This record gives sequence, C-alpha cells and structure tokens, in this order.
Amino acid sequence: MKHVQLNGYKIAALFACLGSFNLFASPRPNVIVIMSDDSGYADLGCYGGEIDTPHLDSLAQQGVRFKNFYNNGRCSPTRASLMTGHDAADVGFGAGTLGGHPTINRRGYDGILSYTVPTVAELMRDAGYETLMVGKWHLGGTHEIKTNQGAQRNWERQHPDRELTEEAIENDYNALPSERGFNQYFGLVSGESHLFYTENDGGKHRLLEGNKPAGKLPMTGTYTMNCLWPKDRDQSKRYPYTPNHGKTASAYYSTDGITDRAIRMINETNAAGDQPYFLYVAHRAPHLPLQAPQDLVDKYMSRYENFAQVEADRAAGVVREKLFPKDAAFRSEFGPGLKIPAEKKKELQLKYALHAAMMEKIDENVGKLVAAIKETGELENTLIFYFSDNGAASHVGDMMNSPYYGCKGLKWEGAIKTHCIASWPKVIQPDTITDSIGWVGDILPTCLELAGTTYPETFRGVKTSELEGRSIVPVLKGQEIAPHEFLFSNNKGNQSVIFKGRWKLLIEPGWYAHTSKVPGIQYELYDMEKDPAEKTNLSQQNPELVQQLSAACEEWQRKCNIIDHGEYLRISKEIRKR
Ligand SMILES: [Ca+2]
Repeated sequence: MKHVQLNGYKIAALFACLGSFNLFASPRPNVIVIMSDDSGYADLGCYGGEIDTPHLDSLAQQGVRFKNFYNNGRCSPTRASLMTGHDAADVGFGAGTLGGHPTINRRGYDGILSYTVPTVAELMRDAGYETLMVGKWHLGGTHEIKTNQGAQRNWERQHPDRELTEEAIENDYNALPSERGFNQYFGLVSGESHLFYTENDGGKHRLLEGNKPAGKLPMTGTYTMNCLWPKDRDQSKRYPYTPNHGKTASAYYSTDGITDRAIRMINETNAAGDQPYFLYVAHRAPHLPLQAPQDLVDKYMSRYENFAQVEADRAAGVVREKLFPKDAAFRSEFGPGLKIPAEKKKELQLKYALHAAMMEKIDENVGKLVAAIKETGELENTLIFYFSDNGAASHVGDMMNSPYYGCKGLKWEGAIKTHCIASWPKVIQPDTITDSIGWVGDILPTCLELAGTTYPETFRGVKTSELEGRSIVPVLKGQEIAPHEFLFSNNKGNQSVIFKGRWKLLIEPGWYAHTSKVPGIQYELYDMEKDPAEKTNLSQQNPELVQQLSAACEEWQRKCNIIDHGEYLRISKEIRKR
C-alpha cells in the first residue's frame, strides 16, 4: 500500500515542532506493537464479536479504537510495511507472501527485506530505545543456510534463477530480525509452525533465540491439545501438525510462551536502567495450523451452531459498538435457507471454535502482558497498539470477517481492514473511537515522532526515499487527521485503490486463477462512506472516476516495479524449467 502525502506535510517539519510538545517531554513512552495473524474484524468483543476478549476490551476502554485501519491483506507484505513505513513492493514483497512460490531476481520481488531500507527497530535503537521482539518474522532470513544442506536446498527452490553465493548467504543472514535492529529476539523466522510443542516431539523446533536455535522450550503448562488440519487444505502438511491431537501433556504453547518471554525481556530491560523500549509481539495465531486447548474449543462449539445467527450478530455488534453505520448493508455468507452438508457443517463449526479458542488465548496473554507492565509502574506511559496482519483466511472464510466481505489474500475490506486498538493512558482519551484512517505503514513514522528522531536521508550508504506512512500521533491526542490521498494495494493481480478514504476501486477483484479467465478488466467501485461493506458496485455509473483511479494505480505499479501477475507467473515458470 502507498500513502501519497496530501499537502506537502513533512515529517521533518513535525520534528521541528517537537520541542513544543510538553506531552512528550521525557521520559519518552515505551511502545509495544502486538499483532495477531489472520484475525477477523469482529473477532474482539469491543468490535462487536462473540469471542470472549475481556482484556482487549479493557485495553480499548482505556484507549482509542480505529474504525478504519488498513493492513496489506497478507502476512509478509503487512510485516514489510510495518517494519519500514514503505509499500511492501518497495522493500522486496511485490509477490505477496514469502513461501509457496519462487521469488524472482527483480527489484521488488526479492522476498527478503531490503537491507538498505531502515526498519523501525534500527531507527528506535539508534534513538536510544531498547528493541525487543518475540514471535513470527516472515520477512526472510535464516541462520542455518551457511551449514545446513536442507536449508540450502530450500533456498535454491525459492530462488531458482540465482546462485547460492557467499553474498547470497550473507544477504539471507542479514535479513534475520537480530540483524535488522532487534537487540533481543525470540521466535519463528518463517511463516507457519506448531503452536504446541511437547517432549514427544523430541524437542525439535525451529524457533530462534537471537541468531541461534533456541534451546529447550519451557514446557510449563499442561494442555489437552486439539490440533486440526482442515480437510480442504494441503494434506501433505497434515501429519506434522497433528501428532499431538487429543493428547494431554506438559507442553509449550506458543501464544503463552512468547508472552512469557516478552515479559522477561521487559523486566530485564527495566532492571538494567531507565531506557525506554520498543517491543514487537507477533503472534502466530489464529493462523493455520489450528491448535488450541481442548477446554476452550469445547466452550466455543456451542457458540457456532447457527452460522447465519453469528454472522447477523457480528453485523449488529459492530453497529452497537458504533464502528459501522446503522443502516448500511452487508453481504451475507449464510443467508436464510442455505443448506450445508452435515459433515461440512461439523468441520466448519470445529474450525470456528478453534479460531475463537486461539483468539481467547491471545486475549488472555494480552492481559498477562498488560498486568506485567502495570507492575513495573510504566503502564501510564506505555503506548500499546493491537491489530491483525490481515483478515481471517479462507479456511474459516468470510463469516469471521463479517460485516466485511472477502478473506485474506483478496482486496475487499474483509481482507485488508482490521480492528485496531491504541492504548496510552497518559495521553489517549479513554473509550474513544476515531474515524481517521490508519495504515500499518503509519506505525514507523508514529514511533519516530514519539522517540524524537527523524527518518534518515541515507541508510547504509544508500539514499532513502520518502516514507509512505504518516504519523498518527495527532489521532492519539484526540484529533482527526486527513485520509491518505491514496492507499494502493496489490496481491497477485488483484488490486485496490482507496482515494481520500472515500472511494475504493478494485481492479480484477478475486483469485487470479478465476479472474484471469474472464476477458477484459473487471472493476468494482464503492463509496465507502455510504457502503462500507462494498455491496453496491458503482463502476458503471462513474467511468471517469474508474479511469482516474485505475491510471493512478498503474503509475503506482510502475513506481514500485510491480509487474503484471501473468508476467510474474510466466517468469517463475521459465525459471523453474532452467
Ligand atoms: Ca497473516
């Protein structure tokens, strides 16, 4: 996604005014970004949903909720913009998510975070913050490529047109979170893994501590484990993800484990002195594989007996929470009279219950983290963001994104709009809602403003380009800010343009495998103020606006070096043949 600045507003000018911000006189706030993985807009109680999230609701009560906060609709692209404040394609993620398809030797399609574009962690560290991260990275990098033949073969599969030279090895190593500004890191560098680990697994895991394999994981909890690999997914992955299913054992559960590790990092930082910290907690839930404690899954099964009712309740819930207009329509996945075969219904019910159970575990851990910060006496001056990297994925489908339409990987609001809470008791007016639009790329400039630092003109000897994100500090202070003039987004041939927060053009919306078979270019145009759930396509009535936004999107793609997805597939195929 891209932000084009509206009125020549310059970050530098803002920093010049920083001295007048008594609010931000020392000490500077700690900043924490908590991100879930594949969670729907109304998954939180405070966003109108049926899942029990008391701790997130309480975070919202002491902070501000965004009605309209955008991510990039997929794991890696969102993380790329979060880390850099730039479009994902500008920093190596033009092809969408890392893994599953080859990266190509073309700027924008590296599948590895650009080493010459600074990360928020590098800039916060340089500004005097301690920088801490736990959880999923998914921006490239491996520690073992130097020595492990399996890792080398994997790299070669991902880069069929390149040679694994010393330089390539070095580049890959340099993409690890500990090489990108995080003084402390514990977690999963790739995109998908178990949530449960037990002694029976032989202690095998791929988690890192800094740049090295983490040692034995603390099996501090006893869990009865529900591990489902859905029947509609790649069955070659079923085995590795399900051996613990149905067993009760001492285990490591990632959602609990990374939070414990984060709390330890905070306490150690505080024991060492007064340094403020920037902490990034990247949960690997409720992403596949679906794994959660059985007692929570049992609790939620009864809540997902009537899908149409849950869907309607979610739509009513966002209205009740004043996050969605009262009279606006939404598209229903489970309208009255829809018949679902009994077996399919049962599996879907179980998937919903697992998704909900994984969310409740995240909520419990947000509560644990907030309580730990409170104990340090620094909660008042700690800014906490909570949001999801993209909407719920197709295995749970549109209902989990209701009242919005579509799922992860697509460009309708169900994929790219997330709940977002910001809490900072010292500054934010409690229990407020903002209409201002936020984007994940706004986090970096926001952090820089709070740290009292500026975006560098050069980094590692290379001239930087202007940030696409803009600071949302005014929103935290209770002001509304102008929308980004344009937010662009691309994923495998389906694209969206949001113009001045109001008009949204979708170009070839849907899965590429389907849209590429239909002749001509399909457009959908929506008035997001009147029709936030994208129900009435206005493209036929507004051909000039369609043309204007479509031309702007083309120009953006040229600038970001995004190529036609058919061309990308053709190049990938050619490379594979070599
Ligand atoms: Ca994700």
